[in-house]
Amino acid sequence: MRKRAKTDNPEDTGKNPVDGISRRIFLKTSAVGAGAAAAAAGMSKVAKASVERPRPARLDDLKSDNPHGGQLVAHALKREGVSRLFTLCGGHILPILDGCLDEGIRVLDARHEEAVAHMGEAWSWITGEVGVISVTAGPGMTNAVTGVANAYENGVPMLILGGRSSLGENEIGSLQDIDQMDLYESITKWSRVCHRTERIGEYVAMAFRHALSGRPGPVYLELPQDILMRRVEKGQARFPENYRATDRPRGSRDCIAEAAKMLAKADRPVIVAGAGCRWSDAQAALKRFAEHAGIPVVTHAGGRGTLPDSHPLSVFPASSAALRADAVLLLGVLVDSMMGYGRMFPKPTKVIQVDIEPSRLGFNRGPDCAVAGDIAHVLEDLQEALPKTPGRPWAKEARQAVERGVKAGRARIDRDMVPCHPLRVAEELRDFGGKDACYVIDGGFTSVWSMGVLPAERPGDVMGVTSGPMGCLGVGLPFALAAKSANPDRNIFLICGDGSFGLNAVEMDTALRHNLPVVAVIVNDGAWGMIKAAQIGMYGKDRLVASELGHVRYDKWVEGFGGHGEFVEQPGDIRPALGRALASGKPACVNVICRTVPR
Ligand SMILES: Cc1ncc(C[n+]2csc(CCOP(=O)(O)OP(=O)(O)O)c2C)c(N)n1
Ligand SMILES: [Mg+2]
Repeated sequence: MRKRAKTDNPEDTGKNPVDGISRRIFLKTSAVGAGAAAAAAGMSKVAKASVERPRPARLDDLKSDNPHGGQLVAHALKREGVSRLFTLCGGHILPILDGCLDEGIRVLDARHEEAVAHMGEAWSWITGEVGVISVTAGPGMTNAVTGVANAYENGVPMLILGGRSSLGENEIGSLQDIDQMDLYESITKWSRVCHRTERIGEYVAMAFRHALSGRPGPVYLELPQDILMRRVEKGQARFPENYRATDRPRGSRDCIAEAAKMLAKADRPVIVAGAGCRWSDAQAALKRFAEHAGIPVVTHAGGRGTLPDSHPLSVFPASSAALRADAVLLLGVLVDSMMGYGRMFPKPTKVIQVDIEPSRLGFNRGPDCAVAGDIAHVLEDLQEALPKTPGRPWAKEARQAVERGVKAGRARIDRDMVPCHPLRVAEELRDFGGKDACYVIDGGFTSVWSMGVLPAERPGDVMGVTSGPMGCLGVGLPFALAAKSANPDRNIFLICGDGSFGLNAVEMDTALRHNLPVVAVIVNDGAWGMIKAAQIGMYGKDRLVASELGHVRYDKWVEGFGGHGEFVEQPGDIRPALGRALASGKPACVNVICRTVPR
């Protein structure tokens, strides 16, 4: 017998869950309505929200006196400042799509639900807002699993509005009826079914509260078809006010004093800024603290751009500097395989770890000092506790060491080789795109060669498979499209392995239909290169299986959809091809024949 996890009682009259809570906590801090203003000011919603007054619930804004459930969903989203909804249509979610028309929420529909979910995640990375997606019951929900799981691993706030068969047709084999609650329970922070049309606004509010509380993450709200289709009297619909706090916990005074002591004693401290900095909106606090204490900063994975690469204290890409450090301040960094499970810091190195989620403290490497708290707040308090020591010679040394390391690495590469080297492709792209562009990275070797090259000046400038621990190939094109949708005036480049491009290549159609002219640069080695190299290493050149693809003409594929295609074989032709691709004003593909695996 299947179980429906975490549903509430359908007969429950549904007392408003915030009614019993002191309003005062929320009045000062609620974020309702702040998002649109913050976004307009070019700021992340998370940052601005804590100082904005909430917009009062305005039922009069509802267009209909007798709204259906989808109109209530859209109205609740609008009150959160949501401007985009990513989807692939289906009968179960039609009311939601209809409601978006009333509320002026732009609907961006993709060709596969995996891409829909990746788009929702990228929207969050780039705007700081909750990415909202809606997918249909059954196969729509299963298709979206990969994208939602990736967002979950990355700790990205997202709302998944899932279609489901009608409650009245539960368990009788209705179309597309599967147990989605169990499926989504393990890849979301919170998952619930809404059983009453009147309560939709409340459930959406709860969903936002959970997505944004503590360490953010995706949340799942299941909306059965009959609940969405039903109409209610306008006055019966509930939209809570002041339903989430945006103030965040400060670290304990004692832990901060201890951390400050360790940093003060260190000769070669390094800060590693992870994704937690991005979600705490700690950019300004990080810059101030690093300058105050004169500590070099490595931005890591989802933390890229939280200190601009152009800042004198930025030592990206810098594992060498971190290895020489005698104290490391980890800010919102998961000590996972990407961090060598913490073993990359030798034993005498003092490790100070800050994270808003206490259960991440001590993961794999026991820290010498652990602070549970919001990173921006902790940095402010640390700054107060530490004497000003700008201009440490160590910061300069670290930067020089990193520059030397990068130079030495490059000297080993034949940049002029034919077929092209992926590093050459990445460097040509960097030199062409500059610091104002947004870069999305996808692929195996392609990612390894481009992640240390492409510049990040702001959060979201460099994102993709390198943003987190899941190593989810295929994020590239959907991420790039969401980035373009959020920033129509910015140049958006995707650098992508040929294998990875194929996973969501059909989204070039989405690019054309929605006028999202991104430039996809394909490092085409005719193979799942990273796996092919491993196969050769483990079993020998004569035992290749399932790792070769051949040099597919992806440029012609993109032309076939109505985009612009370039085919490049010589390294000197990469730059002019990029120029023509961008100038075309169309979604474009620069298909560069490369070699990633030594002959
Ligand atoms: C969705 C998914 N499928 C499979 C893998 C395993 N995998 C890791 S790297 C890699 C090869 C990637 O090939 P490509 O995108 O062409 O990049 P290249 O290594 O050739 O630069 C594969 C298949 C993965 N990480 N994610
Ligand atoms: Mg490849």
